[in-house]
Amino acid sequence: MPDMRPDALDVDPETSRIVEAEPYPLSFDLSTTALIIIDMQRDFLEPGGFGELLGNDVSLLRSTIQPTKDVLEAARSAGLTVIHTREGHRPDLMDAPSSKLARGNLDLGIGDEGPMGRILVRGEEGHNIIPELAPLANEPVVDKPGKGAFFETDLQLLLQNKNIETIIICGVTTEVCVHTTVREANDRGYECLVLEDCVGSYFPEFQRIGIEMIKAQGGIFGWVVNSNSAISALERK
Ligand code: C5J
Repeated sequence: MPDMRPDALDVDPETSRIVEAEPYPLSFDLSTTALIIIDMQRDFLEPGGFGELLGNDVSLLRSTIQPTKDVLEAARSAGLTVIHTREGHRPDLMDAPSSKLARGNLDLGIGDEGPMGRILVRGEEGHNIIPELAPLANEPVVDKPGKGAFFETDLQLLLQNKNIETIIICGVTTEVCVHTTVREANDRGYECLVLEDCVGSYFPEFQRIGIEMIKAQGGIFGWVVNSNSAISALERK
């Protein structure tokens, strides 16, 4: 006798998945799930880039590259919508608030000539996504002027047109652009699954607390799991 409960009628056994995430298992469907990879840009992750210039240890971010690569391959094989984002500005900097340009009182800041071209300016080498995670031609790259990927971008339109309900999140940095995007997505009704070894921070304590904050209070912003469990769920191993 088939299961005739209303929820069961919507479930396609071929594409439905459950991942043993925290704070409790998350059900999702491959056809309504997107992988979003946040700001895996050369200037944040590569030795000699803007991040390192600011005194940060980029190895803390680089540990996310291999697990994110593995998840990206699994997502592509599973037919997920894959979207990449980059933080950066127009060459004339007119989309950068003066407060952002002034913040930090830096010798070298946004728009200045840095080790990989003008810092956080579109079209410059440092603004590019690292080669390990290069987008495919059919994967949108959303250029964002702010920390959140929904702010002044067409991300929501892309997600709506693909009927996306669940977002799997990788990227950097955990407490800044990842958190801001997860919070924006949460307020817009998306279920967010953050992959703890695929998001990184220059500050280990921010990484730990940033992850805790997402899954606290019954998943106030979403769910957390590691890349191996996410890949197993995508491949249904
Ligand atoms: C920062 C980001 N940390 N992508 N950007 O400035 O998190």
